[in-house]
Amino acid sequence: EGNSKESRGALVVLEGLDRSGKSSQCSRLVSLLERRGISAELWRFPDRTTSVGQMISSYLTNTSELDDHTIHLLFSANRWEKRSLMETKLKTGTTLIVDRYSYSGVAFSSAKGLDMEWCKAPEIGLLAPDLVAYLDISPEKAAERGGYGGERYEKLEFQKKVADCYEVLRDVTWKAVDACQPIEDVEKQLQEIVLDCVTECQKGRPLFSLWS
Ligand code: NYM
Ligand code: MG
Repeated sequence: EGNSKESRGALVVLEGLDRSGKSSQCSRLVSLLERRGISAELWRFPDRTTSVGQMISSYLTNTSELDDHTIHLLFSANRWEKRSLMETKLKTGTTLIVDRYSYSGVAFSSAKGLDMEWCKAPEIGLLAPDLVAYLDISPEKAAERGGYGGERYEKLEFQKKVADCYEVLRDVTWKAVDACQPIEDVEKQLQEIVLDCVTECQKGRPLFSLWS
């Protein structure tokens, strides 16, 4: 129990459909934390900088084809390859604001028809977020926003299925924020829940593993 009360950084994950505003909000959160003198980094999954990440990126840009199970496991491997660095950062007091995590992994793959429990299995043992903030927007509203890019999955029909899968994954620990509000209002709500979470972790909230 001794070191379970050690002060540490918070693992904060932003989830949501494509075009829900996650990336902008993640940057804003990191700036806020830095202004407050809180050590923070912006992370994102997929992390396209690693060699696994490059395979994922070429799949997403339709440069390569991969079996649905194979790409699922690559997304998971991409999180596993960052796990120990993630733990080190948190334990040395850095808060991580993470743009997508395991929930994207499970939601996007199960939206293709893969079994949800099968999708969760390779995620077991990854660090559990202290906070999952879900940027809530309907697929239709998201699609109206400046259009999707040309990547795989960025189509309304598919995003509707992803939304249904997120709905199944959503549990009591998630905090949903209405992502249809003006960007500054979304930002304000996020700031409040993230700062609370950072404070909790500074007091020594234990680190958990997925899925618990
Ligand atoms: N995506 C993301 C997955 O299918 N599985 C995953 O595990 C993760 C992290 O990749 N449409 C999908 C969701 C996105 C796409 O992400 C690229 P981004 O945030 O647009 O770079
Ligand atoms: Mg995208």
